[in-house]
Amino acid sequence: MYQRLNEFSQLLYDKINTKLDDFDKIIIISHENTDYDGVAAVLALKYLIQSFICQDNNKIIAFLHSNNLSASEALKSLELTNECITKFGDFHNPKDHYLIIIVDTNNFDKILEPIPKEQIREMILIDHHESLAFLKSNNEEYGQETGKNSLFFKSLLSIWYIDPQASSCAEIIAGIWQIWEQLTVSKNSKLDSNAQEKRIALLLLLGILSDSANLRYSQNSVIPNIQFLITRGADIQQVRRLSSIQITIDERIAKIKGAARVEEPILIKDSTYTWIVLFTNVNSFEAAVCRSLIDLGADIVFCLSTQKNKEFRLIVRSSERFQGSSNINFGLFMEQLGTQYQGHGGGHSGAAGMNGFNCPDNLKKIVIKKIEGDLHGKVK
Ligand SMILES: [Mn+2]
Repeated sequence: MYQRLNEFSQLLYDKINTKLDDFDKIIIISHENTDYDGVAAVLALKYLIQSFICQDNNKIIAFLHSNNLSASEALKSLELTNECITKFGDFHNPKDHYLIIIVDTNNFDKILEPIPKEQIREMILIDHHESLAFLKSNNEEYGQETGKNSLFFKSLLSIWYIDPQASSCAEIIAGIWQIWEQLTVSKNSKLDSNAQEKRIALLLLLGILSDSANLRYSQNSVIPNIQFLITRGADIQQVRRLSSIQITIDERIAKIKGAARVEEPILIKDSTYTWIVLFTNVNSFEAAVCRSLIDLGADIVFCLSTQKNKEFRLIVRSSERFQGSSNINFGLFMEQLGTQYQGHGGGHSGAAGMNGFNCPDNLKKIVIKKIEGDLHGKVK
């Protein structure tokens, strides 16, 4: 994997370096409701491009238009708020040509909505989610099934790096950082040890620790990256303080409501184990609700929310116990489900979600049947 990242990092460096004049702006973006990992990846990449390739602050744009509250608070504490632009109008010029770099997301459609298609010249993707089925597919029709704009975006993607083994996008960016340093040693890197470097290192460590649930989902390969960030000024205790910003009352209420609305547990027995599956519903903080119920002892938790315009969202989380003993990949499962209901889906094997339209009455049955089938198990 490292070998591949080496190659990709070199490609990325060369592409940006040699084609700099082809683009008026390089825009780095992440998923909606951007979390610590997304924000860290966007701002760190901006910092790296500026340090190693192009210092023009008006050319490299970190476009973060919908950070979540915790991420915004962290940026404030680190005095990095001014590094990002939140309104498209603040940098948009209809004559500009853009290179778009997408990080930490596998859903192109929604995040690119504010940007006029005709201005996008090229796109690059760096992600750690289960890979996009349409990227692998040669079927031209597939783009239309997965989302209205997928085919268009696929045609503009020039290079991409997807590593589902990485527990965060931040660790991939930390890897790129180290490789770019090696590449540019002989080319007089402009990067000095300074306060900004320390802030970026802290932010990347925050992204790593939060997305991996404090390394719970990490591989050994994350450790050299953390070591590197520490040499650049990151500090574990400082990161812990940054992320301990109080959980809002809305989130706590959503968790309590989600727990109160849990339906009768469903037990699925496979050849070795019995798994506890729960269904509940709330209209916000579904992932937090799922995690709380996993902590209570469930193996798989689904949380449904129904939105306006017949839209619905289904989030799933599974226990480590379950992930260690089964081959079910909920990221792929949700990708299929999203497509089936005219929406999107994806994620990781143990943490995934989808949105779609016209929720079927028997959604629970469909989901249970699928799990039974994959496990060769039966509802007890
Ligand atoms: Mn992430």
